[in-house]
This record gives sequence, structure tokens and C-alpha cells, in this order.
Amino acid sequence: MIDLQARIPNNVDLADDKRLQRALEQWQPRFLDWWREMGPEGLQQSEVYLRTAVSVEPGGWAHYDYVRMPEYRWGIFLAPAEGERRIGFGDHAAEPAWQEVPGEQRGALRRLIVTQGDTEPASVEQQRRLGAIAPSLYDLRNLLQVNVEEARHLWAMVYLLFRHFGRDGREEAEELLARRSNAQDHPRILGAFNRPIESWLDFFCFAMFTDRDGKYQLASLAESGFDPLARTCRFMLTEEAHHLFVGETGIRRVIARTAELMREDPNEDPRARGGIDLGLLQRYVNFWFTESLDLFGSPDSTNAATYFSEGLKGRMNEGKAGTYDDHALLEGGVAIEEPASRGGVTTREVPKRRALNAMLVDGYIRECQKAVDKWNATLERGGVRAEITLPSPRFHRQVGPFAGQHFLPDGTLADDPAAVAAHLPSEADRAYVRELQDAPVFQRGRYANWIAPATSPIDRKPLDFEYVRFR
Ligand code: BYC
Ligand code: FE
Ligand code: FE
Repeated sequence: MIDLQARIPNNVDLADDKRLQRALEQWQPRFLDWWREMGPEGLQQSEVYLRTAVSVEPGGWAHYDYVRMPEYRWGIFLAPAEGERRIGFGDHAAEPAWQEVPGEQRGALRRLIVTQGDTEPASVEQQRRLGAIAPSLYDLRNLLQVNVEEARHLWAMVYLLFRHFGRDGREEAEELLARRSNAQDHPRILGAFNRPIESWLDFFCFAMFTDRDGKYQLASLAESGFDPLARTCRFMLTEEAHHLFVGETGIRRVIARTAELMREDPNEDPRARGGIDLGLLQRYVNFWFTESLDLFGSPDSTNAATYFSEGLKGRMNEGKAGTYDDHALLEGGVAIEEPASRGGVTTREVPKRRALNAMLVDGYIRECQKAVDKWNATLERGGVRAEITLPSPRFHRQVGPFAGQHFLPDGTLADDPAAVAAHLPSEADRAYVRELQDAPVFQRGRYANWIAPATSPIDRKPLDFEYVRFR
């Protein structure tokens, strides 16, 4: 049983480790200061219908109720231990999984945990102003659900830092509250987490593409030989599914509404009817998809090879029977694309351990494509003969061999570097979206004009439920 009245709800026997408990209880008020300063703006007193993680049992892990966000029960939950778990890959394969951090692996592990932890508060910071322009109570509630859970993911990483990394861990935990998304002098660690999210179009694209990187990274870390990291990531994945749902269905509803407005307009122009045109949406997709590809790191990465060799970060489903035969990856290679002279593209064979980022991103792209196919099916049903497409991974890159190159979304070289910008959101696009999303819709069951109503209830409540009570 988990004691939900404890100051920090947990299933890690915190009460038995008084020093650790005290240390985390000292960090808690600083976390709350950060939340009040950088969390959802203007909504801290409101009562929000939120789910809270209360156990790790598959059927009953979440409890739904109205909560004022600063009173949300941010807890520490590890998925159940899997008996005598063994390391599933790399040079330590078949050795018992580590319950404590091995000395040689300390630096690399700390870095992985800090990088993962840094993204969580970053996303909350990026999204903090969206409440004031929410398209409905339903969407507002989903945004805030994502926000409190990302903050819980910060707790998940901070627990590991405090429990396993001593003084350096405590210092890193302070830094996690000190860096700020998009700040000049102390930005967040990874690129996409320093890009502004100023509209709901940005937010839905972020939840679709960037949270999905989160899913893939967490799934890789869930294979870690460091068992506490594996178990905490496994449980985080349970929450992550909803974030991806918010992104994918958010864009789907925008598309459904666009199709409707196109049918109504004699010139098939959704803008004439206060909607979002597909060209603009495509540019937002182009931006967030490629920013998210950068989060996978370079397709040829010695870091990735080290993480795998040392048993710290595996492949998705590495431990699942039947997924892979070879867990050593010492033989063979993977062909990686690189720019060649005069706008051409060539491939180079990279040893498998160094190509792990490339392998992970392949699965990610396939999953994104499936969601895009569903969007296009919505367009087709809506009678629109146009499609959203994923741009080529050569386009708009800041990491990997195509960084700094000027390729177009169709994968061909741009004659003129400026031609690339035409496929990304322009200042005019942003201004239009700002104009469209300048006020919230807070009446129950109502939606902004540019998005179709929701179709999936939350916790089986009616869709016109009072998901947020303003105070
Ligand atoms: N921006 O060998 P390379 C989530 C750095 S999202 C800036 O190519 P590596 C969430 C890299 O650090 C999931 N810098 O890449 C989503 C390295 O620096 P050094 C977050 C970047 O190391 C939504 C250098 O470039 N989790 O949870 O194999 C809402 C060369 O790196 C970037 C993780 O990322 C970038 N995009 O892979 C909330 C998991 N990419 O060594 C939450 C932990 C690379 O030159 N992190 N660099 O100083 C990792 O596994 C790896 O660090 C990465 C990079 C996959 C990110
Ligand atoms: Fe997260
Ligand atoms: Fe997420």
C-alpha cells in the first residue's frame, strides 16, 4: 500500500531512509517555488480534474479528482522489480542488473539521468502561457494533466540523483530547477526544449512529435542495466501514452475542422472562415518533426556506443523475448546517409553499436508516419484531396551529418538556402495563429472555431464536463 498522505507519496520505502527522505523534503519547497514561478500561469488556484498516480498496478494506478495544482501529489513510483533481472545487452550482458551505481558507469549514468530530467521541467516552462488561450475546458485540462505529469517525471529523475549520486546528485537536482527553457545564459540542455511553444498548434505538434521522442528514449532507458532507472522509466511510459494521445488527436481535430471549413467555403479557403489552412499546419509539422529528430542525437554516435556497451541504454524492447537475436552488436553495420559533393547523398557503413541512434529514430519515424496516415484518412473522409507529409530527415537539421545543410522537405538540395525557410513557420504564420488563438473558450462543451470537438471522454465523464473550475 502506498501512503498518499506522506509528504512525498512513494513506493520506494522512503520512510525507511530518513536521510534521503529529509533531503528530498528539503528539495520539495524549492520545486514548489519553481512550479509557482514557471508552471501554468494564472491557474494555480483553479480546481482541475486531474489523474494522480497512486500505485503501479496496471488496472488501478490512477486516481481522478479535482485538484489545485500546487497540491498535486507528485510521487515517486518505480515499476515492480522483475525478480532476478539480468542485464540484457552490451559487454555486461547476463550479469545481474545493478541496484547501485557501478563506479565506472557513474559519470555516463548521471549524464543520461540529468539530460532526461532536464527535458521535463523545460516542457512545463515552454507551455506555461497556453492556459490563457485554451480552445476548450477539455483541452485545458489535458494540457495541465501533461504539465503535472512532466513535473512528476522530474521527481522521478531527482529521486535517482538524490538516492544514488550523493553530493553531485544534489547539485544536479538544484541545477534542474535553475536552468530555464530558452534562457540566454542558462538554457535547457537539448535543442527542442529551448524553442518557444506559443500556440496550441505548437503544443499539439510538440506532444505528437517531441513527447514521442520521450517515449522512445524512455523505452531505451527502461532496458538499462541500472535497475532503478529501468523501473522508473517503465512507469513513466504509462503516463506518456496520454501525452501522445493529446498531440495526435489534437492535430486530428484541427484537420477535421479544417476539412469542414473548406467544404463550407466557396473557394475552399479555411482561413476565410477562421480556420487553419493545411499549408500552415504542414510548416508546423515540418518544424517540430525535425526538431524532434535532432533529439535522437547523431546517427553515428560514440556516446550511443558507450551507453550500449556499458549496459546503460539498450534498444527499445531489448529484453522482450523474440524482438532481437543479437544483443552484442559487435558484427555488421548500418548504412547511414550523408551529404556528398554537389548536392548528392551517399551512404556510409557504421558499426552497429555506433548506429544505435539511427536504429531508434527509424522506429520513431515509422510510428509518426502511422499517425500522419490517420490524419490523412480524416482529410479524405472530410472530402479534401490533400495530404500532410513528414519531411525528409535531411531537411532542417541541427544535429547529425545534415546539420547546416540546405535540403528541402522532399529530400533534394535547395538551390538557395532561403528556400528552406519557406517550409518552416513564418512570422506571418505565427501572427495569424496568434490572432486566431487570442482568447480562451471556457464555456462547458464549447470549442474554438479552428478545432473540432473532442470525441474521447476523460475518465468516462461527459464531454461537456466542467474539467476546470476557475478560482
Ligand atoms: N540538442 O553523440 P551525439 C522527453 C549533443 S524527450 C543539443 O550525437 P548522443 C520529453 C550531445 O549531448 C527525451 N545537444 O548524441 C519530451 C553530445 O554532447 P557532447 C529526453 C544535443 O549523446 C517532451 C553531442 O551533441 N531523453 O522525455 O548519442 C516533454 C553529440 O551527441 C542534441 C533523453 O534525451 C540536441 N538535440 O545522444 C517532456 C535521454 N543532440 O557529448 C519530456 C537521455 C545531441 O558533445 N539522453 N546533442 O557534450 C540521451 O540518451 C542522449 O543524450 C541523446 C543524444 C539521445 C539526447
Ligand atoms: Fe516526461
Ligand atoms: Fe510527456
